[in-house]
Amino acid sequence: MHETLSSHEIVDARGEFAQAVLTGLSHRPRGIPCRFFYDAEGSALFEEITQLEEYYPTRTETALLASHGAKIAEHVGGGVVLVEFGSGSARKTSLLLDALDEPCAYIPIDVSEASLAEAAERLKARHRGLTILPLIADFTKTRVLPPVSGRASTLGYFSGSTIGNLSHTEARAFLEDAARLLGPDSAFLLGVDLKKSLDILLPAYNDASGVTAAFNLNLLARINRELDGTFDLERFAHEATYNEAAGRMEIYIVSLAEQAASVLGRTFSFGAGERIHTENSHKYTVAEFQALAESAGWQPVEAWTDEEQLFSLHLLRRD
Ligand code: AVJ
Repeated sequence: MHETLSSHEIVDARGEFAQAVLTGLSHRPRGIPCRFFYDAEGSALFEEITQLEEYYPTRTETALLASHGAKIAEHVGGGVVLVEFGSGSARKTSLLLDALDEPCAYIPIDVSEASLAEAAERLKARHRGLTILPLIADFTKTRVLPPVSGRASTLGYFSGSTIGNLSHTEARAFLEDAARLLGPDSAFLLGVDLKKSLDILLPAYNDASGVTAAFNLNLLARINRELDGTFDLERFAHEATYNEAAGRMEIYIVSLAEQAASVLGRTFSFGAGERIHTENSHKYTVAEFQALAESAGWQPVEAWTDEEQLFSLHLLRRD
């Protein structure tokens, strides 16, 4: 793993954000891909979201891992290489590593070098002797894994219902790519958010303390910081609604007035009530997700849910 990004990688990263913002604000409907939420500020705000009373996914998935880790370990066997997609802070990973029978290596994949370095440090201290091979990469574009000697088989882990950010078509393509990446004798563990009552769903994305709003609006703050943006954060608001037909939460930034803002010297006008789409978060029933997995060449082994049916943990294997 590189200690620091080279100057052209920094320019590339900024260029990629600039490109996405300029294109996303020019097209209708307007939208900016949700992966740009996660600069240092955004990653810290997301960490805060995971601690919110209203945000049930993180604590529920953690509890599922704690309860069913032994069963998961039994299914996948000893000496596996654990590959985590979009590992982020990797806070739930220790539970899985503790449950597994002598995992031979851990390969976290994330675009954030800072998160990878921090997580690797913490896990190295907790799991003495574990080989950690961090990969700075977009997990949807990773096509090869570093070679690990003496590996028995591979276990993929994709936590937090991040798969919900993908459309069904994108999710199927991701699952197919992951099958190729993980290899013929692999298993895949995924945390997937369940469809549920709006009484629970809406507050999870509209928390009372406004952390989710700050997380969403940080995208405009990031544009101001990095792309010479002139967005007035006071005149934009967070909106999160459930699209019943599509089975997903949809997150938007709404303009509260008729106004203009510039980005890298280009001016964009917004009508009052005009929206910028920033995220989708798809929800699945257990059966829906299993059907999707099967259509991508994975065999459902077992699916665990909590008592309140808030969240699911799916174990899949290659057939
Ligand atoms: C990290 C994508 C799973 O969809 O619940 C939380 C992101 N957005 N609150 C989710 C998020 C607003 C989260 N994922």
